[in-house]
Amino acid sequence: MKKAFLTGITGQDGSYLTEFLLAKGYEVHGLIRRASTFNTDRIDHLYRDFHDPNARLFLHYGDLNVSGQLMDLLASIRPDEIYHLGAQSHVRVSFDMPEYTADVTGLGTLRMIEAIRKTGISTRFYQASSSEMFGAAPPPQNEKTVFQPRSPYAAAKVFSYHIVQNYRDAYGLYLTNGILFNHESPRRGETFVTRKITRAAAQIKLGLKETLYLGNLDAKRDWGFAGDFVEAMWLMLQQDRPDDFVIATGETHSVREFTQKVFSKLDLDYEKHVKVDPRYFRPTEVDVLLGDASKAKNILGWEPKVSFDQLIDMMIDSDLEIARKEKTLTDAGFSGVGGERLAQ
Ligand code: NAP
Ligand code: F7E
Repeated sequence: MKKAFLTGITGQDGSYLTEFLLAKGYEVHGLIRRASTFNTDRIDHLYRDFHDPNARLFLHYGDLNVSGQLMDLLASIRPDEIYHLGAQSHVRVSFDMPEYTADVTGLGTLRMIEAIRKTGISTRFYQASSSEMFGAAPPPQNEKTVFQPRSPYAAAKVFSYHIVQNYRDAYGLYLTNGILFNHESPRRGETFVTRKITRAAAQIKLGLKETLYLGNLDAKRDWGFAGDFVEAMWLMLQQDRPDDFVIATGETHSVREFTQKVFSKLDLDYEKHVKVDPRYFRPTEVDVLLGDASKAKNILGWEPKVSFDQLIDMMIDSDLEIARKEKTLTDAGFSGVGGERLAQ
């Protein structure tokens, strides 16, 4: 049985990848942070009590800020494949917490690959690189496009990308960069724009909320489905040699277009409900992302399966279900729908 170790297992991608690897027969180990509230919602449906002899999913406490423990975990688990997905992944938040972001999202990668080097284990490593690294570079972007990062998050990911390439060349380690464009799902964090929109539109539809505040409606993104993208991560680590691959849909849409589509699918007029709040603007923005994934198509045989419209439908259905439950609770006087906490 192959063993995989995932950082970021409690995140959007971690949950889809865990599902995918368990279905392929892997034993899966995941790094989780200790929190005062449960942070395993996205993987709870996959978890079996570890006393169960058939359990194949195991969680370990740790943090990307602490290198010694990462080393101990790799030395004891000795995974065949490592998927390094853990990061402070919110671009807007990276402007509020630049040092922390550089530490977790940048140095965290160095700590992981140093742990591989120092323990001497034989493993394959996937680095969650990002289309944000392209930043101001004109579209379409592919593996040859020169990075022009526009945020502390993007700068930290550029560091990770280069240190992965350096350790590959310097020490002959199997380390691969997947440069993934935005990918979304019903499990997307609620402060990323797509989920923020589908979540609020569903609440507005059920009368739980009146207004959605957004930032820059003109930014354009190449949005795919997270479930499709995690398959590409796995395919990358099945290649004989490590390499770097762009994963994208090859379509771009503006935030305005996404918003308009979601609201109109719910028979709502977005102009009546959406207000622009400059608090959500970023000090520097990435205007247009549009990926060219032809290398992945040719070498990995990977192509996206879920279309833009199907993705939106999937997210709306799931958020309507959540909003219905919220409405039942609200009508019964148990809870209300909270307001905005921070500008994200
Ligand atoms: P996500 O939902 O924000 O998940 C991030 C994960 O990292 C969570 O499990 C989080 O744990 C964990 N984490 C954060 N800080 C940590 C720390 N100090 N120590 C250990 N774990 C820590 O992100 P995602 O959307 O799944 O993305 C996965 C990876 O791909 C990230 O590296 C992201 O930057 C990158 N990426 C994402 C996209 C995209 O569109 N989704 C595109 C390109 C690249 P908690 O649950 O405890 O917070
Ligand atoms: O923003 C604009 C915002 O936060 C998309 C991460 O997974 O993908 C993600 O980063 C666009 C930006 O994602 C709001 O200004 C408008 O132009 O959903 P987002 P992101 O910044 O593209 C990349 C590939 C990653 O690697 C990251 O980890 O939408 N926008 N109004 C807004 N964005 C947010 N969050 N909130 C707004 O109210």
